[in-house]
Amino acid sequence: MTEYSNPVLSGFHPDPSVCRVGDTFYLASSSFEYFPGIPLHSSTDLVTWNRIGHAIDRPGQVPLHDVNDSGGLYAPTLRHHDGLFYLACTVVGGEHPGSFYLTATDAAGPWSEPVWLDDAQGIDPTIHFADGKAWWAGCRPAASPEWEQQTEIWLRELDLDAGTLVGEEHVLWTGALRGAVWSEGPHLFDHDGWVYLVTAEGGTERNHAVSIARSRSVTGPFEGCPRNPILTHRHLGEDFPVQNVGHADLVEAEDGSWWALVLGVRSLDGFHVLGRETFLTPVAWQDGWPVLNPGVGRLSETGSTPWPGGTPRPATLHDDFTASTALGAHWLSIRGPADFVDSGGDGLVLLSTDTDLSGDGTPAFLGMRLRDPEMRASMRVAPPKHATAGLALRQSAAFHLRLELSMDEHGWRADAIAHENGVDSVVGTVLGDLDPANGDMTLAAELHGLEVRFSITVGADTHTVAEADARILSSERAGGFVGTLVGPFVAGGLGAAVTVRSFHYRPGLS
Ligand code: 6LW
Repeated sequence: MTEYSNPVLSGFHPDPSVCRVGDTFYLASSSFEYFPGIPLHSSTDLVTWNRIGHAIDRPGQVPLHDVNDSGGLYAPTLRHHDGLFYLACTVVGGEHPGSFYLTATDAAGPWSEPVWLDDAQGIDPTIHFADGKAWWAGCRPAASPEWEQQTEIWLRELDLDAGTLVGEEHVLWTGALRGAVWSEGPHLFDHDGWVYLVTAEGGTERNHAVSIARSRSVTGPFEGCPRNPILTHRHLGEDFPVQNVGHADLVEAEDGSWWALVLGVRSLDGFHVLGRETFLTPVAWQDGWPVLNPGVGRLSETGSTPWPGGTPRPATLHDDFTASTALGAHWLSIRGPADFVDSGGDGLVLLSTDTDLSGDGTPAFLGMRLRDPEMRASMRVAPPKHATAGLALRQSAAFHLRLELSMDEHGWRADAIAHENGVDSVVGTVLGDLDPANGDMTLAAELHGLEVRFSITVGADTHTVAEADARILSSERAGGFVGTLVGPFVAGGLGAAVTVRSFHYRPGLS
């Protein structure tokens, strides 16, 4: 037996899609503008998820270079059939938006080049295998004027040999109830002679929900569950600590038990800064319909699964870049790989580009997901020359916090800057006390719920720079679909660089 605490996959991992091969579960989630894209995790207990790779790990594999923040890679579906993994996904925005699928024999990769389906409309595609055929379903704006500004789930056959959609189109679903909005995130699965269509509804905010329909045939007609929505937290009130619950995928374990992975947010005073995370709940079948978390009717804080526990991913991460600059899979960059060189034992030299954190393209930034409501991230750097550099907490180009080192006529200074809606405000400064003769500097950010404390340590002296409001990193303030990343940045145009010696992340505060 393995005990769990929700979320089982913390830090921004929305739109979970899950499948099983033998005793191993595999999970894919959305990654939007970040590179590498579409993280893949595996687990044998549904509780301990270890990242095994990314489906999009080569620059140019899919076009991310010009997508907007919270555009890019949306809501994938992961399935396994006849010895192959299939991953269906969409690039939203940029000059080359569209839907595609990839295949791999091992979920850890390598994943194929994309097969683009030019006539696959909309977002949130799914692949399903039935009647000896492959099927493709997606979500698009509804055609019916009566159902204006709404969505519908459509389906066509997918010819895997030709890599094209063929045959007649079927509209499977337009939402569980009139009054429900935005049926999206479809996933199809089989159970007991039925094919089930699980969808997200209500929009991925406070009214989010999971609904389900079933049919004897993948082409329909689908009937909705009389108990829809089968999971939501929207009736629990805004003070409930887990909000925005919706977008599920269901999976059957080897022992015949059923489980759902679903997104939710951990909310504090109505704000969440970690993004949408992945939660686990048991499923029972009653009258041919799934009951999520029977007897409880909402996600539980804790629970257990019947299998022996896997090895949990480390809660604390330490990168010593003086030993190696091979980047661990926890590091992400924006719209493509960040440019850096190995200084040969001195650390990772992050190279500035022609854009900065508030710009388009790929700024010089490396970030890992914030995954704890209380955490400390710190990094040791050599004083940057001819550059501004520091530690950033990034939600988007328009909303981030940064602790920035620069030099002016008085010497080194450290500024804490809140970048809100595209505007910089200095929220704290340390001037004059930062003597570079003391060598390296350590920049730290501590998240205390909805506050970030920035500090800088030079030699034996630690200076508090600011206590900044973390709410600008929340989707409630910043909008968007992502969580927050923390990591080093450098700006100052081409030629500017910063040498990062080490980076440390740990949950909790001491
Ligand atoms: C995604 C949709 C959703 O396309 O949010 O939660 C959107 N559901 O299915 C972005 O992740």
